[in-house]
Amino acid sequence: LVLERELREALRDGLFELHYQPLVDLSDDRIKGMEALVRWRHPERGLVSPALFIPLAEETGLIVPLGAWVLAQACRDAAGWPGGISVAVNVSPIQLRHRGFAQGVLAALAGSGLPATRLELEITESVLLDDTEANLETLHTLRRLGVRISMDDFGTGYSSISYLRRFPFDKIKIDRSFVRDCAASPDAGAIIRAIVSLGESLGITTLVEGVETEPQLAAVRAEGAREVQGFLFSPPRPADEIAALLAAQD
Ligand code: G
Ligand code: G
Ligand code: MN
Ligand code: NA
Repeated sequence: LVLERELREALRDGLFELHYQPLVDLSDDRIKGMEALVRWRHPERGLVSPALFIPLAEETGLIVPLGAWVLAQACRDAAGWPGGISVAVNVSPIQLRHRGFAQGVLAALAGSGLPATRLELEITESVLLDDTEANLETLHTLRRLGVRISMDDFGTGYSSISYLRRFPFDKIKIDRSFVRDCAASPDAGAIIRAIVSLGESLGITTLVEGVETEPQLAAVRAEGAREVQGFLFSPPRPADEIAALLAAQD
């Protein structure tokens, strides 16, 4: 396949780059972390979205070396940010399942000097759907070392809530489909409030994704969420712009 070869060559030639989107703490409205989102700088097609190449990278297994690069680069970037700012990295189920994943995370931390406590791994419930025991063990190992684990896109799957019993997540990221209507619809707001309350009783932080407007922010704040992320604050931006943004916050 042409695209597969192109992906492989792009990895070899250093054509992937990381953009970052701020995670904002609602207790003081300050940026407390960044989510790393990979892009492919294609010579003809411009900046290609991961939605277009991550599925192929997963099918071909290229997600393993690509994911390792993402982890290493995100840790290197974050090590240069002002103290306390963490970095969140999306982890594909295939990557997590791969033997040596935990070693790769440790190597990325050691190579960058980033403390484990400043790294968050974002996984979706599909990670717990298959190969449960091995995946759980890997996650437990990393968590014991101080790495934090977030459940991404919470509420979009079939059994998100039951997974909260199977693994001690540090954070729930409530999918952006819930915020879309919450300023206008009491039901959407009530669901966010219920998830926040569930999180509080389990000792899990809650973040609402996809906040785009001030009324949405006000609604999410009223429901008690701890953190937010979305275009209202910033779209994902290149690493150099993010470094400047963080410097300006201090
Ligand atoms: O940034 P954007 O909204 O275009 O991302 C689209 C999708 O790609 C999101 O679901 C996001 O989680 C995923 N994604 C972005 N970067 C990475 C990455 O480094 N690894 C994996 N596995 N998924 C990613
Ligand atoms: O699946 P995951 O949550 O990792 O996906 C992150 C994706 O969500 C990124 O591709 C990012 O561009 C997108 N995103 C971030 N903030 C917003 C937002 O406020 N609105 C919408 N529609 N998408 C967003
Ligand atoms: Mn994510
Ligand atoms: Na998400």
